Amino acid sequence: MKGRMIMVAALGTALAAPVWAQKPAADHAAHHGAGEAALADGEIRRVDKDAKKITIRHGPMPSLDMPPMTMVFQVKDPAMLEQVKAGDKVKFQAEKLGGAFTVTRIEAAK
Ligand SMILES: [Cu+2]
Repeated sequence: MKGRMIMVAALGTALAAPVWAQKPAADHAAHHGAGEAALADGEIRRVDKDAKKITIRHGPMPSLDMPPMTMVFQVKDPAMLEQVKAGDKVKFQAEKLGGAFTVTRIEAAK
């Protein structure tokens, strides 16, 4: 019984946040270079594949009006979670999609 309740709760969370499903605009901007300047520095602290979330310690992000901090992001594409691991230094772009801060692009920092 208890296990079943937890499963239902997890499902509810997933359904409430399909943020990557509703936005073509960011991809469009990225293709045209508008996203280039918005790439922020970050270091991966934690990757949660079950929740499709990623914790990043990031530098200043003017586009989101954020000072440096460590925070949890959703990811636009779950495949992003396979590209990085805790401890990786990255460059990434995030946007507020459907009320949730979401990583829309991520790459290894050189
Ligand atoms: Cu932040």
